[in-house]
Amino acid sequence: MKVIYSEKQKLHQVKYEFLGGEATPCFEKPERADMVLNAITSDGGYQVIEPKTFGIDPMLWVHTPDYVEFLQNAWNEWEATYGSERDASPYCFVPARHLRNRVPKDIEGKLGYYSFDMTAAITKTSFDAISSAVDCALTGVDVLVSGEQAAFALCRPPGHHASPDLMGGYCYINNAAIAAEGLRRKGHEKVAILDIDYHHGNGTQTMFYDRDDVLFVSIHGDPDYDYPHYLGFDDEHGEGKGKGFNLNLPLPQGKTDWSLYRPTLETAIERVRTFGAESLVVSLGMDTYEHDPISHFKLKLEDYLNIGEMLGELGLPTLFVFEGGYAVDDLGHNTVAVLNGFTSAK
Ligand code: SP5
Ligand code: ZN
Repeated sequence: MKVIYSEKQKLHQVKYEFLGGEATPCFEKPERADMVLNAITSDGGYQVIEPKTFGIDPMLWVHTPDYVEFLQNAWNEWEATYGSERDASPYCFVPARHLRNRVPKDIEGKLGYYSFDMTAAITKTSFDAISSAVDCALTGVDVLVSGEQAAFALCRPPGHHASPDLMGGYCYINNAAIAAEGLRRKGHEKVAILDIDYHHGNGTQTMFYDRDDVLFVSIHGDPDYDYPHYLGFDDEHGEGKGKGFNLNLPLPQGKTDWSLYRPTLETAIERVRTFGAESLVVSLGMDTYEHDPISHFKLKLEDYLNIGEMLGELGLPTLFVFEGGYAVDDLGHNTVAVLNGFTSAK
């Protein structure tokens, strides 16, 4: 299996995130990519390739032009006010209620306008990493279109929380959504996205909510008790033409182990099957792991092998797009287990 990765993705390194009432070192850090790459290299069954360059245009398939322009300029505008020591981070937000939905002129106003939380700060070289992650996802699309059965886009930063004009949850540009749209544009009539990150893929859901050509299915921690809190409930089925093409399968914190996860994954896979997808994009978050520091499921190493095998049994051309996962020491082995399981499936 080809793995698409660029060293440029380590150019994004945020110092702090705000969690539990204090600034804490950001869980989404460059070492995550090192750990996955090391495990992939030592396994031996994978070929790591560099991404091609696709530029800005594909970002505009799923994001608004003003948002992409904001991401490109944010650092320079921030640096002009704050200098280069501190990451560009919002403190004030435009909520859905009671304030005006209007883009302000200064950078602090813009940061809050284009964010939904305080975990997606911007550094001088963030956009290079963000852009390279998109390149990895789209190179993965090309690998599938060339006839290979699977590819793994080792994207960093992750993307599934990024909405058309909002960053948050360590995400800026939605790599998986761009890959799905890329597959559509390469002629795949129906594309399914299966999001198995611990957190609901609110950005991806939003981007395809009114479409019947891209199915979105997500298994995640119940948003009544976990991030992203305000989307991902089981009564969100899609709207307009998209009605019936969005499936959320929230699971309880604390007690979700393989015995509960497996039948839910079967339900998700069955929906992908009945949809009649021509290809599958998997938003591969590894934060469902029992030792993940910010999440609350109880999956183990061997469960990831089973997940990969169940996905492989679907028999669809499959692009894995890397999302979350913060138990850094075990991240590589868990990720490779999914890919190995997929490859060994009959
Ligand atoms: C891509 C991705 O996985 N983004 C996740 C961002 C989650 N950020 C908020 C996490 C809140 C965790 N709640 C505290 C639990 C501490 N035990
Ligand atoms: Zn996550």
